[in-house]
Amino acid sequence: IELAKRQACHMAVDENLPKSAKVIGIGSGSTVVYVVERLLKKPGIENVVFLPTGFQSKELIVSNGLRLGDPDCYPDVDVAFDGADEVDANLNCIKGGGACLFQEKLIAVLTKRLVIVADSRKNSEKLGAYWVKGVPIEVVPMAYTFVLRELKRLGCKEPKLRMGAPGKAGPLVTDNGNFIIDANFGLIDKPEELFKQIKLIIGVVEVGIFSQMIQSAYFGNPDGSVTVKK
Ligand code: DER
Repeated sequence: IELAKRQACHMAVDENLPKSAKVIGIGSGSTVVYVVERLLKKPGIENVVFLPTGFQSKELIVSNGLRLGDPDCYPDVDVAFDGADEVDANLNCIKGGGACLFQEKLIAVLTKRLVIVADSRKNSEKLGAYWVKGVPIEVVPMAYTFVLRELKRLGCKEPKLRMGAPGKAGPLVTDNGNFIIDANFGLIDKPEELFKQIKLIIGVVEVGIFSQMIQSAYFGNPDGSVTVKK
C-alpha cells in the first residue's frame, strides 16, 4: 500500500505543480507524506510557502524544513494536495477520517487547484460503498446532542460522537476545539444535496463531503500503476 501511495503522490506532484507555484496547501493523513517527499526534490522549493490543514500537516511541513504560512498572510493558494477517505465517479469525496476536514475545506476553497492522492481502496463509484464509518461532521461541542437528533431526522440510523484515542477519556477534540460526529447514510446518491442538508443544522461547523471541489485524483494500485480521475 505504501508503494502505491508513493507512486500516486509522485505522479500527482509531477503533473500538477506549476513552475510558478508560490503557495502550496498540504493536507492531512498518511498519504500526503509522499507528496512532501516529492516536493523536496523540486528546485526552488525553498522559496515556496506551505499552508497546513491541521497540526499533523503543520508538523509535516516544519519537520521537513519547509516554509510555513497561514491563510491570513497567504490567502491565494496555487495548488493543494490532500488525501481522502473515498472518491466517487464524479470526484466527490468523503474527507475527515483524520478529523481535519474544516481546515482541509478552508484550503480547498482558497486553492486554484485541489489534487487528491490516495491508494486504490479509496477509488469508488459511489460514496458510502467503501467508507462505511460515516460522513465526518465537525460540530460545536455544546450542540452535539441536537445535531445527533437532527441527523437521525435526516435518515442516519446511528450517528456517533467520535471518541478520543486510547488514553484520552471522552470524545475526540479537533484542532479547532470541536467534536466530530460520524454519520452513516449508506450509499450517497446526491452528495451535494446531503452536504447542504447537514450544513444547515445549527451547530455544524463543517461537513466531510467535498462536492465539486476536486480537479483530479490519483490512486496508487497494488501493482504499482496509478489510476487518475479528472
Ligand atoms: O481526513 C482526511 O480527509 C484525510 O485526508 C485522511 O482521511 C486521508 O488519510 P490517509 O491518507 O491516511 O488515508
